[in-house]
Amino acid sequence: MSESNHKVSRRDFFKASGLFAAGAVGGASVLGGLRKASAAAPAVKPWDSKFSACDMCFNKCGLIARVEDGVVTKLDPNPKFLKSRSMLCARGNAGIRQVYDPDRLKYPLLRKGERGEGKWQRIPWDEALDMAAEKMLEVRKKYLPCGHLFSAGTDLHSKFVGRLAEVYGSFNVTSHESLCLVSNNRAFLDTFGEVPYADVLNSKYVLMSGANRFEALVTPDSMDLMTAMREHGCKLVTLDPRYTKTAALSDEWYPIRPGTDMALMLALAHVIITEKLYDPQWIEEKTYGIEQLAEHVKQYTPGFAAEECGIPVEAISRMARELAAAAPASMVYPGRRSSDYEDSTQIRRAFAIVNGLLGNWDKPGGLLAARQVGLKGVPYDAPWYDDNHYERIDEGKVPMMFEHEGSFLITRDAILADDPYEIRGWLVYKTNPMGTAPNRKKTIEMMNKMDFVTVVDIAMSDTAWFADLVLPSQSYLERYDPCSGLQGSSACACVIKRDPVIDPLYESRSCFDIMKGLANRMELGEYFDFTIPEYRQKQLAGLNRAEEILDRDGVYYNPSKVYGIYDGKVYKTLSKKVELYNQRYEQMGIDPLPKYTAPAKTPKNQFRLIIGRDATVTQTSTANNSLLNEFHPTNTLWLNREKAAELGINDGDLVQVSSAVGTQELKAEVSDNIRGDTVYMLSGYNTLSTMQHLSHGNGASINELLEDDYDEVTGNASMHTTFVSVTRKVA
Ligand SMILES: Nc1nc2c(c(=O)[nH]1)N[C@H]1C(S)=C(S)[C@@H](COP(=O)(O)OP(=O)(O)OC[C@H]3O[C@@H](n4cnc5c(=O)[nH]c(N)nc54)[C@H](O)[C@@H]3O)O[C@H]1N2
Ligand SMILES: Nc1nc2c(c(=O)[nH]1)N[C@H]1C(S)=C(S)[C@@H](COP(=O)(O)OP(=O)(O)OC[C@H]3O[C@@H](n4cnc5c(=O)[nH]c(N)nc54)[C@H](O)[C@@H]3O)O[C@H]1N2
Ligand code: SF4
Ligand SMILES: [Mo]
Repeated sequence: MSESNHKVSRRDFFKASGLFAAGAVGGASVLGGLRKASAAAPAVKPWDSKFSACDMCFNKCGLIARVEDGVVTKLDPNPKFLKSRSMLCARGNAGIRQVYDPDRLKYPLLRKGERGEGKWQRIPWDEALDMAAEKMLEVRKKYLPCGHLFSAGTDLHSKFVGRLAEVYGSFNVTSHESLCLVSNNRAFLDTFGEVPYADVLNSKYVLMSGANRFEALVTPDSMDLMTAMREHGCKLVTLDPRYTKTAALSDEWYPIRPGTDMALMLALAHVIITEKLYDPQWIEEKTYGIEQLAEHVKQYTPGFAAEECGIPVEAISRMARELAAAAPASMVYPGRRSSDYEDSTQIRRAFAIVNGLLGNWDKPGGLLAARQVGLKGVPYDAPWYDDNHYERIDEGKVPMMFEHEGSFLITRDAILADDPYEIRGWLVYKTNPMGTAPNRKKTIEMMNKMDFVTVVDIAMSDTAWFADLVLPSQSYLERYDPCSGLQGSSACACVIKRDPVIDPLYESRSCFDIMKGLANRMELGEYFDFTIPEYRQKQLAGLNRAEEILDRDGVYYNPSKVYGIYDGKVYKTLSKKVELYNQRYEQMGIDPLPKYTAPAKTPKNQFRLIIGRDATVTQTSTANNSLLNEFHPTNTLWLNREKAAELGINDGDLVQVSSAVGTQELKAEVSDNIRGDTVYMLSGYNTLSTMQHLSHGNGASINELLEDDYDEVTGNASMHTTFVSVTRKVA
């Protein structure tokens, strides 16, 4: 990679964004215009302010875009948007670069060479949509409707991909969720009857395990946790094999042995129960299975957990006592990404059970139930295809998969094996499984099996790079989005929408327009016979003055009860109580109480490879963003200082990292910030796509190394089960 490609300066950025070009044209000079405006009429703002919501990660923080002469020049936080607490993070600020990135996809591209060879031909939209629809119809005829897979990432338009899949007749829809959080959702849903929101703002004690809230930003939790610590004296204890920024800001940090969190949680339960630190009335009235739990956790003493986790025994007992003393305004933070181990659902069940013992459900400083936002669904009757497969292709391999999310890894294996049937078409929108599903070689193999793959993306991701047809998508600042309800723990329950802030660049189109175009060509147009503003009107029906308020504030709040939502009501579980002991699991042959099995021992001279986040990186979608790439021009292998010395590796040395499925090379970052048995690297680097100039051939692809195990309850990917060897590369 050349130096000039690598360093895209702010000047280049403005050039690419058209600001300099506008200046060259003369009178319309934006910067000149700014000066003139301030000299002649200081009261007049030289830019238009337009509301939107950030899309650089799933949080959707509220923003106000400054638009000058049709160009977005700055993004500011929307102060009325309580969920994001007047914050727009580094990635949010760099959203501008995503829109004006010279690497952005501009026109429909048709593959001309071999898959992944990078030979493309620009074709007109009509031809592109005709071809994609024709191929989809061919696949349906040959392999039945379920012979086509549809995948969509986190987005307000993703529902239209699901809609197209449904009316086309395929049950095979996957999302990013089975690479992210389904095991965590499963565990909390099966304990409390819903997936909770953590009221960290009002909490007095937060135990954060397997989460990194000051780098992996979740709004408002990240900001609220800081406020709780600084202003309300909340204590934060972090368990992480890495010394993250969250660890650094915590009152206590323990570099837990990876994969042993369940032992720790069961020991906390052991102390809380044996020392009777719980509220007996809560346990009696609101929970199910305390006797079985008490019996079960007898074996999991703090001493046992200390051995397993590498955490001092006194610290474990003290954590339990302090959590209980602060209850119900205390919590084991529920976390989010739980794509880590093969027993992740059970690990997270143990988290949920400790919360159950603390009695923090539906209470200030605890775990909150979802509030009604008030948006209406827009129902439709999909056609029924008699001649079709009966079930999803990934059905039946794990007992409790979420039907709408499926399991990407099980789906991929089933496609590779043609078992129980064949899938030969794939439509992908705004997700990059080549970069985010472990074991990249298998994803390539899966793509090679396909008759036709269409990818709708904003950039030439690696998934797009291996497709047949690539369609350029509009960015969040260029399109109409349907309304969406957002929850922000105790901060808010609100509705957002997006309107275009600028005209779409190049030939980009919205996902909705593309799905509608495809539907029209497959005689399914009646299911897309509306515009987004019309769709929104139906969603907002019944919400008083919602459209007017959305236009005025960029957000609509529906005030409702925050705490005590379940007062006088039963929980949505089988026992109608918080299920410490899960009856449904028992019926299904799943352990009704989490049973600890020690993680596989790290083989001699090897390391466990784990994934995680940095505040300036979003999965695979920002390594090529020049404003963000400045913070991490490449990725490095975090390696423990003592281990590095044993291996003769110095900071900055090039190392080879090998797992059972792949080998990569990158520079070592030697420090005390990680345990001796664990290594870590950022994701999104060493892309195969040469149309991502900053990330192509730069650093290492973690997905080339990760093995593709999955959680045995939900099929959620397990991304912390790979062992690697690390050797110094002799130059
Ligand atoms: N190695 C590794 N794997 C992971 C993770 C990790 O950290 N490391 N994290 C896991 C988790 S928690 C998750 S949620 C998943 C996420 O997995 P993905 O959904 O694959 O997330 P991203 O890597 O962000 O890829 C998003 C894609 O959307 C494209 N995109 C961005 N904006 C737009 C737009 O406006 N329109 C369109 N059409 N495309 C757009 C980007 O160019 C990129 O190709 O990955 C999981 N897998
Ligand atoms: N800046 C930024 N923010 C983001 C995202 C992003 O890409 N960038 N992505 C968003 C998304 S989609 C998600 S799902 C969330 C994810 O946010 P989190 O749920 O916080 O997940 P991660 O940061 O991926 O991983 C959490 C931590 O677990 C540690 N860890 C690894 N193994 C173990 C173990 O066995 N035990 C314990 N206790 N810890 C372990 C890792 O070192 C890591 O620091 O972040 C969201 N916010
Ligand atoms: S956390 Fe940052 S990147 Fe994510 S939506 Fe908010 S501002 Fe955007
Ligand atoms: Mo995620």
